[in-house]
Amino acid sequence: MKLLPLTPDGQTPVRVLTIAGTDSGGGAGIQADTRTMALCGVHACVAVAAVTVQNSMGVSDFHEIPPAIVAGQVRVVATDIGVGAVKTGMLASTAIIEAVADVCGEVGIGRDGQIPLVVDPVAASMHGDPLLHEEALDAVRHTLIPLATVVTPNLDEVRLITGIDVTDDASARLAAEALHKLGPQWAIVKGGHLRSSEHSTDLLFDGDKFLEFTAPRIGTTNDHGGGDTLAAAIACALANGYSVPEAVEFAKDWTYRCLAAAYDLGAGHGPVSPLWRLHSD
Ligand code: PXL
Repeated sequence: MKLLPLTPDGQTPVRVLTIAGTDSGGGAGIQADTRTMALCGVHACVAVAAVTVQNSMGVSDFHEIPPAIVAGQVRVVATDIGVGAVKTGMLASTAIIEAVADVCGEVGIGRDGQIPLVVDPVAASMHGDPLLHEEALDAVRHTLIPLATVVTPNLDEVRLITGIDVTDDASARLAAEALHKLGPQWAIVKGGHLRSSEHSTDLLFDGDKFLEFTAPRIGTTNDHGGGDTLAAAIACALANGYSVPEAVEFAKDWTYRCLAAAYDLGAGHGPVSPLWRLHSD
């Protein structure tokens, strides 16, 4: 695959900021984001929004970081280090979402600013454990998603956000339209085309045209962190100057390779892995 350019040793690489939750099991959340960013050749900056108590079997608890501390991390990174793109993941509460939206506006992150924003509207773990308070869904819809350069929900998140159950091509398009009406520049419906068991197709929509991105479907239960990896890889490509469709094409291919390299870990779901990149030259 065509990889992102690597900065020569000793020169400052592109920076990407993730605003998200940690995963003590190291598979998803901030750990998936920073692994992806490092192996995409990008310097990862981090604003921790929540700490999850988690292993391969699920999330048993989480602790929210005070909203002013989340926003403070974003502010000091953006104003000193400078970032080429930002990604949000688990934000847990309305108060954190509002603080993140405010600081993004302040430092030029998001669709009205200079810095592209990838919003992964994380609501639950793959085990069904909640990562977002139910009362925060309105803030996801009306405060967070309107800021997005691109929003990347999975099918469960699409259902929660839009009320649409995606079962086929037509409902995937309806869902993409409903998401786009909330105000992001682009909306992705991941795996929205259930037309083939051999392929996974993501649908991208900008209010005008639908674009499709397809990869072979990999039958594995070791797919923890797959959504985080896709969104983080999109952010890395955007920070390198790719357009949104180019970034999604890159990220789809990247994530397919990470799924192919996923490994067993603990008794539950293992993580997708970008470590294949270390063997690729
Ligand atoms: O994959 C979504 C996700 C994001 N962030 C955190 C998570 C998970 C899934 O478990 O734990 C912290």
